[in-house]
Amino acid sequence: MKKLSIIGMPMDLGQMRRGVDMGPSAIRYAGINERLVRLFHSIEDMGDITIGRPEVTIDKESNLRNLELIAEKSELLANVVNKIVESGSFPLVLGGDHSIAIGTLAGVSRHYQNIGVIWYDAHGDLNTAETSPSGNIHGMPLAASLGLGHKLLTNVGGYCPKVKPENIVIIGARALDEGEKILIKNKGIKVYTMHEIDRLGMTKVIEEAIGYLKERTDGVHLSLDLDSLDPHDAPGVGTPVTGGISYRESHLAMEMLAEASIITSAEFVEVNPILDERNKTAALAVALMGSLFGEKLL
Ligand code: HAR
Ligand code: MN
Ligand code: MN
Ligand code: MN
Repeated sequence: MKKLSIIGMPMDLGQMRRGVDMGPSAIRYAGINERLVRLFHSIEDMGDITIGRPEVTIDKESNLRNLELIAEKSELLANVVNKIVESGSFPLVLGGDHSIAIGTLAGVSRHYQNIGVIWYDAHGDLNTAETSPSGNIHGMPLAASLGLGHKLLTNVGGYCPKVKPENIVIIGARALDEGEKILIKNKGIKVYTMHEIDRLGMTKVIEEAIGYLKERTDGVHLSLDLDSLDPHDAPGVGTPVTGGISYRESHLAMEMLAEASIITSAEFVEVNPILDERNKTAALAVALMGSLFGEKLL
């Protein structure tokens, strides 16, 4: 019995551009249910976590924007995701900016000895308050999940860390900050930048990533930031970076992950309909979900 549970996390507190809070609506409008209905025995849409319209705050000590609110809202998401996994359903989280991954991983990771993470993103999201150029928490969720950074972020779910550095594979990176590069080297995190994707091709990259994660993990969370794709294909994101992964390469990646059936939870983040062209980025997200969950062309 293949069950899917969809939960929206309309949180935009991890960055400064308005509109990403409408990501879950845009993705639903793009037809997520119709697209996935044939691929699961049951789909439940649990609606959205309530975020509200809180005042922007900046933590005096750390300079982190909306620190306490993000920690508080992440706790809510972690609880829901935890229950979804407990019920034997596949958790699919719709963002929201990438700071939501802190809550998703807190909910998922407690169910695994060795959770793996595929971080499909133009960015590393490995900053801490010390290395961040912006103070934006959407640039920090992978660090927080490793147990690095502010305690309020690393301790979401009541435990820390969520993931081991050797269980992470970053795919699509092309905008890494200096502090992130140092961290990647020090922790030995596996990264396929755009250089490796160009050089090896997506087929080889995903084959290697699957082999690597299969060997050492007992579940794999896919955290897909739409800005991993080239802005030509995915214009509706807050921090676009040119020279990204193509639409076709991404479909192939999702199809290969489906074939290997290693993905045990997923989130699609950073869809910003205000910056989008006729909901193109949300539609792309839904098409990628189709491939990820086993849609075939023939
Ligand atoms: N690395 C930069 C920062 O920390 C930009 C991060 C942009 N983040 C996302 N998530 N869109 O990948 O501010
Ligand atoms: Mn990201
Ligand atoms: Mn990104
Ligand atoms: Mn972004």
